[in-house]
Amino acid sequence: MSFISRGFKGRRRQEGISGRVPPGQYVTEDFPVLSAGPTPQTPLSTWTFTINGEVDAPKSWTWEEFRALPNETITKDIHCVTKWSKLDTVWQGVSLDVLLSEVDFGVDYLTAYCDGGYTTNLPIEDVTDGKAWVVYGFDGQPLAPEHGGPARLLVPHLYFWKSAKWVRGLELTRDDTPGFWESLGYHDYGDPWREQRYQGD
Ligand SMILES: Nc1nc2c(c(=O)[nH]1)N[C@H]1C(S)=C(S)[C@@H](COP(=O)(O)O)O[C@H]1N2
Ligand SMILES: [Mo]
Repeated sequence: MSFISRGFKGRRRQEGISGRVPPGQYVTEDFPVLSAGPTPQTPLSTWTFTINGEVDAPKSWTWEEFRALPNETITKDIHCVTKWSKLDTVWQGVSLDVLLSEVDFGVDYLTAYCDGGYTTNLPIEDVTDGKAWVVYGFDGQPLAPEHGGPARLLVPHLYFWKSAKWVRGLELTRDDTPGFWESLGYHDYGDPWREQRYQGD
């Protein structure tokens, strides 16, 4: 009897997450840290967030100004190209819709840039209409430095390498320009549901 109910419970648990885990991914409760270099230490007193590049006039916020922007709490599943997925992660931050509404532009791409030199490229279509945030909170706490604090990009519908840690700005670009991992062979777009891990996938 106990054997049957255990099997039934296991199946129910699988059903609860089916449809949420992209092909080739496994679910983890941990929060692995994946950084290509050391964790930068930028004091909040000198931190700024900037939108520049192909814009009529660049826009910049200090930390204080940024924290005063309208923010939201977002619950999303995240998917790393190294095959872990984490379900129902809870973040707090500012929608890119709010940030991009402060600049006039007529181009289709951006490069997110970070303290430490990391970059990643994204179509603007993929960061607007409630699809991307600059987050500074995780699980009700300030975002930990190793996970990108004080602030990181969150673009949960693409592989997690697109969610640039220690993000400091967005450079708007006419062309899609490969970022750090994209230049090293990762896919330009990175849709986990189509397993776009590497160039050519
Ligand atoms: N600045 C910066 N952002 C980054 C990275 C990095 O090395 N530097 N790694 C990316 C990769 S490959 C992943 S999977 C996630 C990992 O985020 P985590 O360490 O919070 O799990 O951050 C992404 N953002
Ligand atoms: Mo990753």
